[in-house]
Amino acid sequence: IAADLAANNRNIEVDPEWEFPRDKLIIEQVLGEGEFGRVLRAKALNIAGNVGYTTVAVKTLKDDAGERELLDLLSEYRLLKEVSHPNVIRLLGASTSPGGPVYLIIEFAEYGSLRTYLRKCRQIKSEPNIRCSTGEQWTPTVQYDEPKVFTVSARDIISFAWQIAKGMAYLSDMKLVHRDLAARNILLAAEKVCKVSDFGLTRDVYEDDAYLKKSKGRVPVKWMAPESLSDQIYTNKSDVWSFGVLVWELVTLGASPYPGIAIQSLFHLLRSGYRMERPENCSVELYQIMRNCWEADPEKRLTFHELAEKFEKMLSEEV
Ligand code: ACK
Repeated sequence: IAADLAANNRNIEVDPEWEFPRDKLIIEQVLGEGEFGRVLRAKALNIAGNVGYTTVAVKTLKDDAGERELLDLLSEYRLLKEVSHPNVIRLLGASTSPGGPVYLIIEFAEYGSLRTYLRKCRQIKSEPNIRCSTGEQWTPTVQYDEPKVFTVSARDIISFAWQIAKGMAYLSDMKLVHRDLAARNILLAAEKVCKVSDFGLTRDVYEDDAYLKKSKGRVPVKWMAPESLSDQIYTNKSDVWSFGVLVWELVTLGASPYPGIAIQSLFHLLRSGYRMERPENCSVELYQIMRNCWEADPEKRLTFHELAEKFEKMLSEEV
């Protein structure tokens, strides 16, 4: 059954508006793999109005993926068709016709995930050659085998937070709850443009208000709001909680949250009021934003629109 699912000799409705012929895709390499999914780099001929070959990313399933994973991929496909925002990853097409694997073809982000990018930036400790009102003090630079330079400034961090908040504000206007917001699910494209991605767990809140989720293998506990952990309640406000953890990841250049804390004890710690402390290099202003995202009462948390405004203001105040 699994192989059959992966090969997808089954009845998936083909959407002629988005369907892209598999034989116009040249698969080049594997960019990464999850438990059941795989992301490939490919070249697509004449896709989405682009003449000639365009480098794209292709999301597909591994052979051992099951029905659940196929449904998640198809649900991601359905949602991606509806969204269009500079800070949200763009769908270019899909191959869902019988006789081959399901492919979601999405825009290629040359720097990969934000988490990977931030961690590459930290490999060389920098000279404190940047001055900034947010108080962070690094501009690490790393020269890689490819002629690519990995740098991040304090201003970049605020700009990333701003862009992600804008992408999320758009999604919340669309009544979409992401449910897996984390640095690993933000892609960084040319010109350091952040794109919210990985819609596999995303749900339409019109469809099922404050989505109650059935138990599922992979749960991003350290990004989850207390109400999601205890009652499986997912709203834009629980996305805001995750966004706070994501800002913490930005400031720490991709560190793993709650270091040394077992996921089993996290819920009780959070309920008793425990929160991550202010990271080194993090301004008080930025830490206050994180702490607001981590308010126990979801109603007290800022909205993504308010967060975007705050970051925009921080950027404009910087010299
Ligand atoms: O951090 P990375 O290099 O960037 O490793 C992951 C991997 O695939 C598995 O998700 C990369 N990836 C995912 N989507 C894209 C995309 N649209 N463009 C470029 N890289 C991508 C991601």
